[in-house]
Amino acid sequence: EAQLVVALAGNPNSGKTTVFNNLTGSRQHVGNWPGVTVEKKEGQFVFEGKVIRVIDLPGTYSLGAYSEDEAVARDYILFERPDVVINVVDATNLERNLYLTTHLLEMGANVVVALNMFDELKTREVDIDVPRLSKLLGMPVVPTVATRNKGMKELVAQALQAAKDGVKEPLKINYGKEMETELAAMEQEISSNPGLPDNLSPRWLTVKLLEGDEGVLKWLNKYPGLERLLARRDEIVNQLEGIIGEDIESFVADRRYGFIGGLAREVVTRRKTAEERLS
Ligand code: GDP
Ligand code: K
Ligand code: MG
Repeated sequence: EAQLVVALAGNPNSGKTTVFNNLTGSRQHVGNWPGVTVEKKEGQFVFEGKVIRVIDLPGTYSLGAYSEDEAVARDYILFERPDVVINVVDATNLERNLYLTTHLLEMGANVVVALNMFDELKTREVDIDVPRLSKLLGMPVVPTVATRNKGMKELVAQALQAAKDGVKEPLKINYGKEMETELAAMEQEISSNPGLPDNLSPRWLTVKLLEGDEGVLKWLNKYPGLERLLARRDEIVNQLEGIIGEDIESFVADRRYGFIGGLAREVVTRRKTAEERLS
């Protein structure tokens, strides 16, 4: 039986390493990712008789490949295809942390969220409706307090279940009528290319292509059959930017934050302070 691989992804200081240490104990070693100076931490543990390999990815806020850290995390998820990505999210900074989550989901990764720092919510008088968050994101969300080893068993159980279930439909953020029309046409052209690896989400590739993501442009240039589409890309982008009135990259980021803002409004409630309760 093949070993299961679980990768930990999250913003810096979300508690990734604490989760990693909880899971792997002393069975870990540190090396470097090939070609870069970024530290690579690997470990393993046994759960219900199965050996699970755990990779602690570099902490990142996004997966746009603007930094070595982002490139390492993104390439690992895209090309090494871990069975599950545990996305460690700092619950006290939900909206900022979910930005990375939307990237993971759009890429088509098999994601389970560890909603970490859950203990801090109480002090801050904030509540998060976890079942609702899980439902809206379409994936398991497990509250955790990594520093007290809380929620780890449930997290592992959910990760293994997700590995068994496989990836669900990748998250679709609605980018509005004009861009969606263009996306649909380009996605069709991209997904009909027989040479492309079938584990890449064509929609994600298309969004990246429109955003002008250098890494994705470089990959796509390797595949014969996409020359016509790539040659038309700049023209399509110019036209679209004329209609939406801003550059596509900012537009896409705005829509992502819009989606996250909507989520947060539905799941986060701030309890009234003592003073507010008086009035
Ligand atoms: P990383 O940068 O994502 O690897 O985060 P670390 O695991 O290094 O944790 C960052 C800081 O947050 C450390 O000081 C941890 O002790 C602390 N921390 C991690 N998890 C929790 C948690 O669930 N609750 C609280 N209150 N602190 C945590
Ligand atoms: K740290
Ligand atoms: Mg760390």
